[in-house]
Amino acid sequence: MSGGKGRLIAVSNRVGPIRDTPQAGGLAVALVDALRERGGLWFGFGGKLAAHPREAVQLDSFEGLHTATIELNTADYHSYYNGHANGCLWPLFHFRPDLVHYRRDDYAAYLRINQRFADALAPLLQDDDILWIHDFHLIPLASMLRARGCRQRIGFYLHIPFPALDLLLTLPNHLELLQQLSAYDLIGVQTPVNLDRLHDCFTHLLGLPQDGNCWQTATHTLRTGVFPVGIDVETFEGFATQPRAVRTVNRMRAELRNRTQIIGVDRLDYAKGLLRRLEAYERFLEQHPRAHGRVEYLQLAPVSRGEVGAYQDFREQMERDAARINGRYSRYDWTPLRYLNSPLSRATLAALYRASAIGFVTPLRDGMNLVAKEYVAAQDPEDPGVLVLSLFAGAAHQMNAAVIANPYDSDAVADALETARVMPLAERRERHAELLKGLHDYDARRWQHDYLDVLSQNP
Ligand code: ADQ
Repeated sequence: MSGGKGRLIAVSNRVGPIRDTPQAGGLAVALVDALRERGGLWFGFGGKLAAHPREAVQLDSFEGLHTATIELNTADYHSYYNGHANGCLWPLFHFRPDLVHYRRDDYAAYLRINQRFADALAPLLQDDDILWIHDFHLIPLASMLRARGCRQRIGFYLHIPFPALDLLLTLPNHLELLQQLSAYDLIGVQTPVNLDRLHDCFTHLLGLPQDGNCWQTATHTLRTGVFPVGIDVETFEGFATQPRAVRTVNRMRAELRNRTQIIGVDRLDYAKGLLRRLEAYERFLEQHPRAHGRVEYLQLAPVSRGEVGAYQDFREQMERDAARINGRYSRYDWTPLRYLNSPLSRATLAALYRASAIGFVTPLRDGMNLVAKEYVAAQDPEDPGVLVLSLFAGAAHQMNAAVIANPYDSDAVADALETARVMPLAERRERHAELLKGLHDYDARRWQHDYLDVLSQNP
């Protein structure tokens, strides 16, 4: 513990492996950093499912980091995780009501899993702890802890977008969700637009009195704020410049034979805009025959949430579209698109970013998008690549020096690719320097400090 502050209790759906190399750029790094600095505990699901899970909490420690994990019931977990969290809340919060599957049974399981978290966590807490709960899986947790008599400060951070009021209305239990949110002491979101949408719902659906970012509930003052997630810039730069990465970059450049590599890196998720991105790349190839044989698009997309129906359909469509583009444009000595589903180590990923002259990041909706930031951090400042970034990534609020495009307009995205492909070195350097400065100003450490400072203060 440091500076007389209480322990930090970080809570997330999954507790990451603590013995592996830290995941630069990932959320885990920021949390691990905060936990090491303040002292505390990382609490969540440990990964073991069972028909009759053990009640006991498993405690573990490694290099000053303490974790407490629980086992969960298999059937409940599937309804909570694949059902309500990823089959209902995720598409709704990403503006895709057409993909929402709301089921009462799934919602009941979501509440049971949150109750299980609260039952296991409450006895571990000390009076001066502060709790930081992460993401849409655990929205009801503060209200459940309060019902168990916990009086500690409890903050929530939403990593994904917050939906517009009209969309939220389509959720049958939207009032309950807003009431669950109002039980927190602080709610953090990624961008000002998300904050406006949250405020709209508090004003018009809950009718809470507001004073700036403070809201008066029947029991307490709730605060809200914008805290954009950053990455651990130095660690990522380090990955991209270590000798192994340099060898990978050199090998890749030799294979590319002066071709411009475009890189996309996304979990295989419909929100990341991959189908429209392929459409835009095809449009680019149609409109720029001179680029044939001169560009190669590498799309890395590790399979994610493969048990959710919407993800299976989307994966099949991706495979069809990728095959069509290659069938239509490949030559015996050139393949325009390479599409890989395997996950890569952070070091290899950093090297691939650095070997790519264009970072292609065009989600249809994204809380922040850390890939955009990692791509910039991995570039060689003397000869940097260009970031093509969607207007609808939270990152676009901070990264104005990227080439910003509307992912719903495939002509505009094709134009953005061509702008990036022919951009002169001086302009590339200028844009990159500005982007890199932004990454340093709002890195992962700043994010957790800003958030925890506000959470620790009295309103
Ligand atoms: P995600 O939706 O997972 O996160 P993102 O922010 O892009 O999205 O982070 C993905 C992470 O996975 C990146 O660190 C990336 O490097 C890694 N990754 C992707 N493909 C990989 C591969 N093939 N191999 C190895 N690593 C790979 C959610 C929200 C985002 C928000 C973050 C953090 O949806 O909007 O930015 O949380 O708040």
